Amino acid sequence: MTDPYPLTMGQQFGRRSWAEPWKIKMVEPLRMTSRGERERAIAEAGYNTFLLKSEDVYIDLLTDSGTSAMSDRQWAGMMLGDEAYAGSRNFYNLEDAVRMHYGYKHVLPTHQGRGAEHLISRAAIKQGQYIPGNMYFTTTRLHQELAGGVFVDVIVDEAHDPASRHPFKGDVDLNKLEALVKREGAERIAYVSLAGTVNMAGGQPVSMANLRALRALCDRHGIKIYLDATRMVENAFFIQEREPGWADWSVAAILKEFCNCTDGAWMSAKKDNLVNIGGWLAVNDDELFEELRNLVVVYEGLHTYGGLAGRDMEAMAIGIAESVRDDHIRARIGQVRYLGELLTDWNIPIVQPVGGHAIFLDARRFYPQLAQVKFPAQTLAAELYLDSGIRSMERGIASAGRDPKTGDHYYPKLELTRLTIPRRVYTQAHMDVVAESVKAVHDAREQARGLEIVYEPKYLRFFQARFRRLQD
Ligand code: P61
Repeated sequence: MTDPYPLTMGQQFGRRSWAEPWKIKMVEPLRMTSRGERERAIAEAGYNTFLLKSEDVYIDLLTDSGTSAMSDRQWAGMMLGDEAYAGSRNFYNLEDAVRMHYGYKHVLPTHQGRGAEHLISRAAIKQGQYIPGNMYFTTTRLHQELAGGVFVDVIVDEAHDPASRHPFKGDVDLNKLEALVKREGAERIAYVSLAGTVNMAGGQPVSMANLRALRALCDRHGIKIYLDATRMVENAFFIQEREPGWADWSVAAILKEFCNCTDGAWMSAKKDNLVNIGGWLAVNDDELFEELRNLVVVYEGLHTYGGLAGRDMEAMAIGIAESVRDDHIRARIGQVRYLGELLTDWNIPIVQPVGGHAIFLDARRFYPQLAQVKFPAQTLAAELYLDSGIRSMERGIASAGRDPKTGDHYYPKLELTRLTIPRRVYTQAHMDVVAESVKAVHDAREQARGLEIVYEPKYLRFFQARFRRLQD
């Protein structure tokens, strides 16, 4: 049941205004740049926002990963780091926090999310097996492929349509999954890879009803479900808000109920869990855990630190408890929504409904004159930086990479530029400045000519690729 105390004063009285449940104790000055400096910086970065120096950025909306502001409690916890190689007390605090709030039996720390993805992919995928999932994520799919698996997208069709207002665009299309099982046989399915919320779809949630139906289907075929829990607290908020029957449950209780329907989870703690570095992997099965506990010492570190300092694990344990509070998550998503509403009012094309961690600009509708091979979303990220020093991230054809079989680009339906909001970092006034800059770039949209790719590395090319501006 929802505890009544996490309402802000405005909310308690049903007033129009409400605010974050914290105040600012320390600030980090920002550097302003001139247009000329930005022209130079983005050209030197090969028109790739990942290659910009952070000191050349004004408002950094590249990612919500590892960019949160920690609380005074978390910083105090950092001073209590037990930097023992083995059996650090901070590990046991982390283990308790994961067990209490996510409910899994066995817990391993990892240096970040992809460390956990690597281990679960190695342990649970056999050569040639399929991994159906609710849309790909870059690092997740790559680790599945490197382990010999083949990712299959089984998300509902609405997820690929930025304009669809489906309330749970993260849902699995059970017919697509059933058809895959029928065609290939259950033994050729490694597991279902379920993300809550779905990053590449726009931070869109999965409903509890869909998960329960998925669980029933998987049980009929003896298939496991592993959860990418990176933004699962945000997902739980949407269930509380939108799904009939859940309004009286706390976000913490919904989170635990959801996880309870899955067999394990991997986590990039740099998001929901409010830390600058860290991750974890948790499963219920004893035998699988044995295997993972052995693998973690090969690739991450001993099973009681997994590549992290004791202080990092302490900050994570405290961050987990803070992250599941209703007042925290309501303010976090409220800020994202505030920006989304400004842009919607100005008729800027964005993914609807607004999701959990970011606003996704729809670059196809923003720049209808640009073919997908001219990297419209990358172009938009570069233009936004040029306008005001705001850093965003491409989530389109560059991010999708190439089909390892044919070598051709993947052509994702979604061609998006992500304005990702770090947790507890920027103010409402920053959001106003961002909205005004997006509007200015939108007003000048007809001048955009697009980019061509001039260098790309083999894996996860979008991080280090370089581009050139097209003249016509
Ligand atoms: C992000 F451009 N996300 O959204 P790690 N699962 C999910 C994630 O969102 C995620 C990881 C696993 C990032 C960082 C990032 O293509 C990119 O702790 C749902 O980053 O290893 C990370 O967790 C991996 C940015 C990752 C990217 C991959 O900004």
